[in-house]
Amino acid sequence: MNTAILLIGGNLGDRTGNLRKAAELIAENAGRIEKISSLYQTAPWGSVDQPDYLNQGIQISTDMHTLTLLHTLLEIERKIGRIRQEKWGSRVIDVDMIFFNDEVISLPELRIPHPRMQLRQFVLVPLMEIIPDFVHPVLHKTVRELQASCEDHLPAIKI
Ligand code: PH2
Ligand code: MG
Ligand code: MG
Repeated sequence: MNTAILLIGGNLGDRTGNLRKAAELIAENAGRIEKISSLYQTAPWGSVDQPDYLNQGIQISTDMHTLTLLHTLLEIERKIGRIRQEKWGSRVIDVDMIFFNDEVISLPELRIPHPRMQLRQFVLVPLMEIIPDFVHPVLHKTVRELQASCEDHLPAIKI
């Protein structure tokens, strides 16, 4: 059995409903939800001229390996109505794989750990709630240490 850490988020439409739907589809199609964080309202990172996001961290156990899981997650985004447009632009739903066991994967379509997770409070704050002591397999720091030293100070507020 594998353990995957996911971050879901969105900033368009019924944000709460879309995140709830994503969690339901993850439980139905991707694996068993072992831990789920609170919802966080987060300021947009990267491209500031867009609405605030809701973000949530999820730990699943799954029989799937990385690329099968990735395709399942992309299918979930599609079911909720995601249309892929600009990088870092507004979206109804985004389902990102942040960690997969303690594996390091570098493929054109998938990099694990997520290459920018340590730069983003909107990822680190929800993960602090579910896996504070998990050690990043490349940076060799815990989520707690990464969160404390992160230079991003955009707000991530528990709702
Ligand atoms: N996702 C992005 C870009 N910026 N900002 C916040 N607050 N939350 C996100 O999920 C997010 C973002 C690209 O995936
Ligand atoms: Mg993303
Ligand atoms: Mg994504």
